[in-house]
Amino acid sequence: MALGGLGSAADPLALAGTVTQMAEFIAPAQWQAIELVSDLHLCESTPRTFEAFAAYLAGTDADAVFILGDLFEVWVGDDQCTRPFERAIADTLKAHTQRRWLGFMHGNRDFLAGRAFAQAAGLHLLADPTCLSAFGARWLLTHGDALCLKDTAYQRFRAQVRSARWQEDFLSRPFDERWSIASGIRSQSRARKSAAPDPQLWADVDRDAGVSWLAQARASTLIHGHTHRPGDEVWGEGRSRSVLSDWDLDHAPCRAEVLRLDVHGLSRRAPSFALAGSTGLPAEEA
Ligand code: LP5
Ligand code: MN
Repeated sequence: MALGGLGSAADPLALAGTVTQMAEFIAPAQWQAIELVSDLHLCESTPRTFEAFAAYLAGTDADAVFILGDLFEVWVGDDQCTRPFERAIADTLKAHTQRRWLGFMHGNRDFLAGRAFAQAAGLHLLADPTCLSAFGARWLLTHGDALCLKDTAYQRFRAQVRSARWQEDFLSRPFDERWSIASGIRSQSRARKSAAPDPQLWADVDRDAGVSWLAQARASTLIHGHTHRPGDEVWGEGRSRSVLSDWDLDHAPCRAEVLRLDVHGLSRRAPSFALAGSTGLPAEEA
């Protein structure tokens, strides 16, 4: 399956970073707190990360948890949900939906998660980007990859694999073939990153495009994941961005962080119950 074989004549980069329709989500008035996470990259080889996430979901008092992409390390179609590990994740999520609202936005690893998976896991699918109106303010939520405009190779790749035509063709292939293609792309992506002298130069959200999205959404704070470089940055004129951390409880340094929104604004918390008992090192190194 050749990338490019399904391409259109138009340059896909011409549309990169543009939003035709800004989705909006208005939080119910009775909600007191919303928490946001991203980049858990769950897979069979990270069982402690899944356990920590399950512990976090069981312990949080937030009314809603928004997962802003890359819940999974890789997702090649909703039939992946028949495997025991993914089934367990879907069942865990579904069980928590009795007590809180769970939202899910696609990331670059799990953009093929569809309605069947969302239904099995009780997740509400969120468009990327979505403007969240809550606690008297507007927050613009995105996974983040769509705004990494300097990464032109990725933006071309993204434009192709997000097209309905490409997805239809890809999803019509047998599971093992899809899995093998995705593994190949993962290897290429890893190799590309490790060969790059400074990914910060090209693998970060474009500030001008971020500001323009914020203006379009009439929001002041952009919240995103994807870069795995958590932090808060002032962008001027009352605008800022907050970046979510990734989660990894299986490899050192262990990390897991939650952004919490409430009437006081935005705060960061380590879900301490999730890290409890952890020395900060994987079991064999502890
Ligand atoms: O994910 P990460 O953090 O390593 O890097 C991302 C970008 N990479 C990706 C690819 C993902 O890692 C793997 C996607 C799995 C999706 C599964 C669904 C099935 C898809 C099958 C696709 C054919 O998103 C990386 C960015 C980085 O973030 C920082 O922003 O730089 O982008 C890339 O590395 C993409 C490459 O630069 C684009 C070139 C791909 C060329 C593929 C050619 C062969 C394809 C033939 C097979 C059909
Ligand atoms: Mn990502």
